[in-house]
This record gives sequence, structure tokens and C-alpha cells, in this order.
Amino acid sequence: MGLLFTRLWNLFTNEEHKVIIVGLDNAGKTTILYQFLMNEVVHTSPTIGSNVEEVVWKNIHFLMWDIGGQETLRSSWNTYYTNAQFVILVIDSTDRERLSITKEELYKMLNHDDLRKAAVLVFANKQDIKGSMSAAEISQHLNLTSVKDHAWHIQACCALTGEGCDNQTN
Ligand SMILES: Nc1nc2c(ncn2[C@@H]2O[C@H](COP(=O)(O)OP(=O)(O)O)[C@@H](O)[C@H]2O)c(=O)[nH]1
Ligand SMILES: [Mg+2]
Repeated sequence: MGLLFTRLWNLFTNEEHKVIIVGLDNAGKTTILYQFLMNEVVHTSPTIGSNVEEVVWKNIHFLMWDIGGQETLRSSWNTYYTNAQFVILVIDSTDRERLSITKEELYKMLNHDDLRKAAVLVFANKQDIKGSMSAAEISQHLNLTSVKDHAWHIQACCALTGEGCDNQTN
């Protein structure tokens, strides 16, 4: 269960690593990233592109952007895919209406050549909110069991408290 996390945190070698964090706006990406990096000094590149944020922590580059919408900007995101080892997909578990958009974007990424070796970690965020979808429900909607060519894991979490966001709470 915690295997993907372990792999994620084993990136601390001398090599540079790249993790991309995507999700719809308001999903909780920024909150999760800062929860991960709590108490650490973080360098943020103010702008790479207009809507891509890069946070460098130790030797890991986190590239983060909002998916869905803004079709015209999408082509440039592909350039950030190269050599990414992890894709972290953050989902607002209360956002039932837009889950299909997330699904569409997820499969686009999974089919992208540059991401064929990337492992996918899905966070079913905002579990503290009443009526939120469970990780199982989201997994079913996204049809994750059909994904055979990527390592993946779905994890229920609450980015506000950090519950479920790291390996310790698994
Ligand atoms: N209740 C609740 N709110 C959250 C959680 N995670 C993020 N939020 C809130 O959701 C909003 C969007 O979060 P943000 O990290 O900016 O989302 P981003 O657009 O994906 O970067 C903010 O108001 C957060 O405080 C969570 O687990 N529970
Ligand atoms: Mg953000």
C-alpha cells in the first residue's frame, strides 16, 4: 500500500528528479505540496509559464499546474512531462461534477509517450468534508483498475491536516 510513497521518498539520491502535480483548480495541489514540505525551506520559481509553478526541494523538482480548461495553454504542458517519474493527481473529492474532466485529463497523460514510465499517485483530497466521495468511489469513476501499464495508487487524504498525505499515516 505504501510502496509508491516509499518510491517517491526514495528519490533522495544525488540525481535530479521530477514530480508533476496536477489537478483541477481548487483541488488542493498547493496545500498538499506545502504539507509535504512542511518545515522545509522551499524555493519557488515565480514563473516558468504563466500557469506552471515550480518548487525545488532538495533534488526534487515539483512542477505543478491546473488541468482542464484553458485549452490553448495545454500544448506547452507536455514540455514539462519529459523525465517525470511521478504524477501526483489531486482530486477535490467533493467535486462530483468535474470528476469526468479529471478522468479525461488523466487518460491523456497516461497515454502520453513521455509519461509511459511514470507512476501515478492519486490523492482523493478533502476527506474532511461531509459527503465527499471515498477513494473507492473515485477509483471506480476513474476506472483505475483498467490501468495496467502504470504503477498507480489512490490515497484518501485531507491536505488541511496532512492526514493521509504521507507514509506514516498509511
Ligand atoms: N476542507 C478542506 N479544504 C481543503 C483541503 N485541501 C485544500 N483545501 C482548500 O481548498 C482550497 C484550494 O486549495 P489549493 O491548495 O489552493 O488548491 P489548488 O488550486 O489545487 O492549488 C483552499 O481554500 C484550501 O484551503 C482539504 O483537505 N479539506
Ligand atoms: Mg495552487
